[in-house]
Amino acid sequence: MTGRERILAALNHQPVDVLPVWMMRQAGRYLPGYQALRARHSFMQMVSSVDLSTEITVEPVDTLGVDAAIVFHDILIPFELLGLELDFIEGVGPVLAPPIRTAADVARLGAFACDDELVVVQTLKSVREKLGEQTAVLGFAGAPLTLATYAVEGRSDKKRPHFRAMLRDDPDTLIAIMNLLAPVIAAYLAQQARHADAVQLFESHADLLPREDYERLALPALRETIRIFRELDPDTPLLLFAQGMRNIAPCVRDLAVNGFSIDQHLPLCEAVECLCPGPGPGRPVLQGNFDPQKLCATANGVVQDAESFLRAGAEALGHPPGTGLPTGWIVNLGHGITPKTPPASALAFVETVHAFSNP
Ligand code: 1CP
Repeated sequence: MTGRERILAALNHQPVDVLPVWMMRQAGRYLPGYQALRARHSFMQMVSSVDLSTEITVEPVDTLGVDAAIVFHDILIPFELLGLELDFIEGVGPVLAPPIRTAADVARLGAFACDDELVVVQTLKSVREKLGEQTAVLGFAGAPLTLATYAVEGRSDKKRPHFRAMLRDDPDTLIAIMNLLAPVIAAYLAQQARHADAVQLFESHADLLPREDYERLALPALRETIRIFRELDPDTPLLLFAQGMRNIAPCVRDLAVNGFSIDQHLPLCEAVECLCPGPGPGRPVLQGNFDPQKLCATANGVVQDAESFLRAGAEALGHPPGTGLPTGWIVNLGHGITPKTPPASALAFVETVHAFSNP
């Protein structure tokens, strides 16, 4: 099977020859080709160029043999289309200006134009041309809460003082921001989905709110995003990643997504219980969740860790040793690959997944 066939088979609970694998943030700072380009270009230059973005997207396919290519872009780029200024500053991270902190700020946001000319869409087309049918191609966007945290804060700050203040003093404005983002994200994803085999929503800050608050404040806009996306594109598989899936699993399990990408803090055996009510095609596809820190080990260390992770995962999905490969599982990391990862260790991970036959 080709990588693309494997990913599509897993998304449809069909048997696979070997388990499909890709890694979140696989097109990034740990790769030598990326580093060489980054030495000559700013991050914004790279995400604004279809040629550079295509080259970066394809690098992990060529050098690591992953089954899917996720388009090189960023969840924060749509803010530019809404009229905010976005920059990535060395040592600071992403900066959005002006931040959105009041109802008047929300009202000022521009109309969003979303068409095939977007760099991300052009890059998806160009990646497909380059990779042909061999490899699955994935698009993505941020979920409303995760995007709202950046919009309110304006810059990376682990304490998130402005977001916390809004949560406490003015939750209606937070809801207004997420409601404004929902149709934007849905249209942006649907535009990508025209040229992608699947798309993924990143809810990277699902652990910021207690579950009840997530359900009350953030879930409605997420649900609305998915509803509009489904209206625009009934067919392209949609995956939901959450950092903090354990926290939100009970309230997202009934969303109209095809699969859940889980972080490493929710073991697959527990994910099956809290996200998948029954066996067989009724359960959603699971994606994940090897601890990205473990990829910082030597290649030999990664092989051992990956083998025990794969055995445990197969068992959790109903395939104890000797019973073959489970369906409906796309192997991935629990979160993005870290810049410290040795490329040889990332390669060892992909090769170990592809060699695994559940003996
Ligand atoms: O070279 C550099 O300094 C830039 C580093 C970088 C890269 C390689 C950033 C800045 N974004 C990206 C690409 C990126 N971002 C991809 C590319 C495709 C791939 O996965 O290979 C993807 C999917 C993202 C998604 C993204 N951006 C998320 C969701 C995933 C996650 O990690 O939880 C988030 C939260 C962002 C915001 C962002 N962009 C960049 C940084 C450093 C951050 C995090 C800022 C922070 O919260 O501190």
